[in-house]
Amino acid sequence: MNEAVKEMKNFDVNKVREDFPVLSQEVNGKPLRYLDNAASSQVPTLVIERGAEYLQKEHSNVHRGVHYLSQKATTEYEAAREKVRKFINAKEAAECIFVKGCTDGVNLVANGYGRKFIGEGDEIILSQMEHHSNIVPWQMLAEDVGAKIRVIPMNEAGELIMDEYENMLNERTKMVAVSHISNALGTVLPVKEIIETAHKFGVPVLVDGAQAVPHQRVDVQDLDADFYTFSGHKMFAPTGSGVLYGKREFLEKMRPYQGGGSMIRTVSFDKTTYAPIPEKFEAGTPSIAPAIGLGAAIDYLNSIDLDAAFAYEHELLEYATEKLSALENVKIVGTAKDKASVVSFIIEGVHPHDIGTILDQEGIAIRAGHHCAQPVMDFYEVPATARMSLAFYNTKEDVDTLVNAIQKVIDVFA
Ligand code: C6P
Repeated sequence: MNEAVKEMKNFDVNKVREDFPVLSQEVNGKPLRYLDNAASSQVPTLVIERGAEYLQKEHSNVHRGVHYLSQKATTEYEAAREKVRKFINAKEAAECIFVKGCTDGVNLVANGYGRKFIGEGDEIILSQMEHHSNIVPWQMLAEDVGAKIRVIPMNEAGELIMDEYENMLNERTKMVAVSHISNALGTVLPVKEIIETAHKFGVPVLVDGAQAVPHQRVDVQDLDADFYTFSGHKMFAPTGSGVLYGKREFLEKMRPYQGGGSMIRTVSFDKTTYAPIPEKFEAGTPSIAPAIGLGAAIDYLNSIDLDAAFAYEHELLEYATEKLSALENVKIVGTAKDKASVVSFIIEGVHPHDIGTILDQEGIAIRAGHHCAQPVMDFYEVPATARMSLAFYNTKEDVDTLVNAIQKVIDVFA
């Protein structure tokens, strides 16, 4: 038995499901089949209870008070930062900036780094399969400073054409910003190779890890990422939490993205000096409860056999891919060799929104639309796809129910 199969057998999905109260409800009179994890994942009891405990007993503002509650909230907030550090293997907790989510993280870098170090005639490399949140902030920057966006193309399977990438890098390239895993296709991008190549040209790389952190181990030092950002709500934590990891050398030389309380050392009407990292990038009262919730989600992930959970989820992805591929009229969009969590598909003659609505009647939650990745839709010349996306608490029954319901959709529209 190979290691992945052995790990999968060790994983007790029914036990894990008990940790997620939302999963045991019925929707439209049917057991909920939650297959929209790429949009947002569900929250385990441990995180819910930790949030309640914080609000009941510990809440105050952080980094500001000498009284008990402020000290307690600060300690817990900083403890959450340390949990993040360990989880992604950052060198220092100060390199982990709390942000609202991945979108906020990209905007922070586009503004804090981009506006200082990217100028007229410079080039920013993105990939064809980026989420809008890793396109629009760079476009806004490029428009303002006169820089140019270049796009790494992909093939029909939804894999990057790496030779083209290598040819794009030159002395004008000032940033490479790519997803770790595509939310629209599920493709796992070769980010380690992308980073290594960029570094040969002295170019920093930002990785959008929104879809990676909940599905595979991430080690920012091993990747040698200069920036890595992700959202808490896709990794079993509350909304309003997220992280921008940045190497100290970059964070220190960047401009703060926002000004306000907490991010300063001194302020006068003549001049402001800034606090050291991470405070320099956390202006105003931060999202304290969500950050502590993110720490609790990491506690939860550390409490289960995470490698077994990821291996189980990957087996389930292969099972779902096989079942969906076998359906007549269903075309899977994105067939890269290396994929995680996501299966996007279209049914000839049926609009994805109709698929989503009919599945909802069966208690099945999927997403239909362009998935905030319109360039991917343009590439495949479709307006939208239907997308099922897994987490490690999904089951074969979830997939079977989905497949049967899709067969019904096909029958109805035929
Ligand atoms: N994708 C989806 O259904 P925020 O909204 O900031 O938490 O995450 C933005 C984001 C950035 N990058 C990738 C790869 C993403 O998948 C997302 C969010 C959701 O696919 C909502 S559009």
